[in-house]
Amino acid sequence: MKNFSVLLILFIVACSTREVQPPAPLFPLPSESQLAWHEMEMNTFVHFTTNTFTGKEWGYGDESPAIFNPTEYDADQWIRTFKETGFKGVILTCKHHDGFCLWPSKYTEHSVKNSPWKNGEGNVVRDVMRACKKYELKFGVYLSPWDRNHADYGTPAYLDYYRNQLTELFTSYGPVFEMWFDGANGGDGYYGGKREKRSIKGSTYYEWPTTLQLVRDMEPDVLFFSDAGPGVRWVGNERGLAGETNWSTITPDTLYAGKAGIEKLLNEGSENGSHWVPAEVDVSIRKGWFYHAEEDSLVKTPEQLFDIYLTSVGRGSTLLLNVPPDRRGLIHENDVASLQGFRELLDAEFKTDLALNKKVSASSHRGNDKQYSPSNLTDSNPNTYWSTDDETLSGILEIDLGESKKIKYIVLQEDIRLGQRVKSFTIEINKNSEWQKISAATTIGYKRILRLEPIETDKVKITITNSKACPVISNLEIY
Ligand code: FUL
Repeated sequence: MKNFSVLLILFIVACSTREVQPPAPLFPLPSESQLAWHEMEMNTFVHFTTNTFTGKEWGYGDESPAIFNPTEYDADQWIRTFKETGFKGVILTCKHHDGFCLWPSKYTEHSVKNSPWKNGEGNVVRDVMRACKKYELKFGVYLSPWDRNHADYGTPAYLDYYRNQLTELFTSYGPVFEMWFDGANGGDGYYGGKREKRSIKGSTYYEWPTTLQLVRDMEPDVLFFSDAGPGVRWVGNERGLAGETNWSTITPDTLYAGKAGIEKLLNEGSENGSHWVPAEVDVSIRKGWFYHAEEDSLVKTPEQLFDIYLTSVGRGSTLLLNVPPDRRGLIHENDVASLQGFRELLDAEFKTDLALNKKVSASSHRGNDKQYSPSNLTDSNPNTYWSTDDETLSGILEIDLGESKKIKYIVLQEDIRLGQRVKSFTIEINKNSEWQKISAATTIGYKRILRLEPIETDKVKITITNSKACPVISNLEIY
């Protein structure tokens, strides 16, 4: 009998100290580099080449290097501006479709080395990379596969040229966080003087698997952007709009078929996609990708940039905002002013998190264990989360703001290290002791920001109505 009592006590102690296991990961999951990329949230794109001086968007490839001659060039000003306004990385067009190289490549004469700028000693790639190091921004590379200058374009010899250039870039400049492979190809070009149309088969000509492996061998953590990934996918438009439903998962095979509706698929991803390939939202602060003086009055306003922020970062994607240097080699005053205004707007709109450290109750939490308690949502710690038991695919969260406040935004984040799960949710507020539904949405993913009609309330209710597996939510903010 005595032995039995001891055993019983031991059993009870063991049960009460048994840890409730965390939810099993829901595959596919982001890689470490993809996770870091999500956390960057906002990067800039820099389009700069002979187009800046000719006024074109797509140079033909016959532009003389002599025209590339910025008069007050200062790459430090570009990167400083991006840093001060909150961007975390920069992707530079080292070579656009016209083939002109912004670094003195030893594989072509069509580069800065034959321009009068700095007597042929200039090197934009080096300067941008160094400025990125100085301001602690990550550095990325755009190297256009389509090259309208090169005589060999369209033949296997061009692949050697392209790969040599990648080797040159990845061994001389870096680290490189993202590599942008642009699928655009209009066919015709200068091509070493032939001035003709050359058709290639986009899916096979470039032999991408070999090229990607070459780059990976030099830079194992680099993320490859292309329409279909594999690291990051195109969002399907250049207007700054991620899907209102936005899965970071997609099945890459479905993207190569060239079938209609591909933009929608890229825009929204696939709920049951086989791979983690999140959408990147590339959009220009101006009408074009390159600087044109006649667009000085068309620079997007801080309010327009803020709207784009909400439809990109606010829908679980990363924003890649193009800000092109002008003919002086500076970010134009109007663009700088817009970026600063955008920063001020972000800081003002997201100034005080009304939910921070506020009491949250939940319809249930995993294993009743405080490790998964709803208070994790408002503790500002991204490593803690609220979750439910495995079979519970919905849940109600109530946040007591303590007093009546005007609210404008709800921010939610899933802990995507365990996969993307939530399929739908609603927002209600307390209005005269009754719940009033004010918003409904679908996916959350890395981050979801809902803009509300500003309204006064002291309590907010968030109902996760459906989820692929038990929800795992790490963060909730209210502004
Ligand atoms: C497109 C290109 O053709 C544009 O010139 C620009 O570089 C944009 C980001 O991608 O495919």
